[in-house]
Amino acid sequence: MAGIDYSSLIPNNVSLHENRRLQRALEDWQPKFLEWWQDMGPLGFQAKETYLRTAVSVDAKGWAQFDYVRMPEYRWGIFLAEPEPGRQVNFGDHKGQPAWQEVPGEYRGTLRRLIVTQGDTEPASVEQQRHLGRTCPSLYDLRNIFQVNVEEGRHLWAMVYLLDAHFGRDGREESEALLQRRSGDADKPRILGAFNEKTPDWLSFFMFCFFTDRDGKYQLASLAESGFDPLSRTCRFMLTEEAHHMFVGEAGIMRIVQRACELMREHKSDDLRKHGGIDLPTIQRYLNFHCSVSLDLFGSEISTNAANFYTLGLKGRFEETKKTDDHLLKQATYPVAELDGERIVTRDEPALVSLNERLRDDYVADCARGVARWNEVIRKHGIDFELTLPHRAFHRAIGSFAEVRVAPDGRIVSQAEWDARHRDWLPTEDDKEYIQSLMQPVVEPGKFASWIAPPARGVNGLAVDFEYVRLG
Ligand code: BYC
Ligand code: FE
Ligand code: FE
Repeated sequence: MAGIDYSSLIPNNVSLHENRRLQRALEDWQPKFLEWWQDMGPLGFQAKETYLRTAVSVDAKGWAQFDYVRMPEYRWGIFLAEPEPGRQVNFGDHKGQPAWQEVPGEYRGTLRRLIVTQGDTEPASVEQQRHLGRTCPSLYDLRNIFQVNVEEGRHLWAMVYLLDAHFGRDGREESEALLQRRSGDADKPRILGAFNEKTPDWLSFFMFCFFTDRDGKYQLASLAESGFDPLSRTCRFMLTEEAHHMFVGEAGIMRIVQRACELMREHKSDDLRKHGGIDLPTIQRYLNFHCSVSLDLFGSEISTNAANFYTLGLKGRFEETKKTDDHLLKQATYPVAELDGERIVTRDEPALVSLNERLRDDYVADCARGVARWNEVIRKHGIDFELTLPHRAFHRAIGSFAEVRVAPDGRIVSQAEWDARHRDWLPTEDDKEYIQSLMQPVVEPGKFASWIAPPARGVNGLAVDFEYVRLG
């Protein structure tokens, strides 16, 4: 079961050949996906051999195999984690029932919307990143972004499989629509806010992988708890791929911080713009931006949608089955940060409607661990500066803080103070211009742009100066 059938047109471990109808639907969608990939996937480089990893089986040991492949020839397919024998619905009103192998009829609409929202983010991120190859800071980084891009493409396949296999004609229409919306498009935008923002440079890209892909981790982990078993198994396998995306983000920022510290020491100056580095305050402003738009992805603090997803058994909490409460939450409360006039206070709210906020809390704690590792690099260089996460109410567009202006330290400020200070808090036009000026491609194996340190080690045990993309 764990083995993947690579002999068929669509690699899969779901015995696709036994379901002709589904196979035809997916084979019909495949050329449309490839057309979308050519139109909206990485610009240039499609004919270049890239050292990529491909799943060969879904078990812990052998799922990754590395080889040179041209991106359009990457074997996108359908990979579900192993079924758990006797798995049950583990929370909500159906707790204790056998997990569903088919969609319960009355939940079709709700479940379809969750799957479509998840699926929509995957191609959106590829669209956002499509210009970045041209300005890569090294071949190593070029290979990493392409790895992320092909895997986000596969995540789209994962959701399209569920739509086509379980939602009939509606599902097939949604599969088409996933290829038609476009990140940032005025008429046909992607569904969630962060996926319509631009990712115009590599500092933004690494921040995106750190903050926005991490939303992916937490959303996928919640969906992996779903009573709808095919969704659970799909998300469990996606999570193994997601880990690499967050690694790319965290390690990328760490290398930029490292380089900043080296330049500060070398030139005994904080002004790195003369020396081709990215200064720590600029990194902080980018961090503030990407953190705040990613916090929005968790939805409103108080959400009846979230309560319904849970009660119906469709979307659980992070690590639901490791928790020891009743998994019903009808009586429980949860502390939620709220606006109270001119102050932000914490109040106990019914736990069910607070599930978005609870997941956001898990996410913030995870982000903080990464930021602490960046600060460790700064500390080791003997530099007195600390990167911090902005307050959760800062620069929000979704939820109760969307209506107020809040400083990164959590103070509610007047519009006048916001207007006077936001340049200290969010990337300025000046910052963006400077970062853009640094985006000069470096493609000689083993060489790196001035603003980023080399990684500690290469991919899959290879040297840092390995030819990760054959440009010749
Ligand atoms: N932007 O009750 P509320 C990833 C809408 S990332 C725009 O607060 P709910 C990846 C909401 O739809 C993971 N609209 O929210 C990362 C609702 O609309 P309707 C993606 C927003 O429903 C990097 C209304 O506001 N996966 O995989 O509890 C690279 C009130 O909603 C936003 C998922 O998100 C927003 N930020 O929660 C590649 C998982 N937030 O119904 C990939 C699936 C809310 O009034 N999605 N709205 O029209 C969900 O679980 C939920 O839909 C959300 C929203 C958590 C997103
Ligand atoms: Fe993804
Ligand atoms: Fe991702």
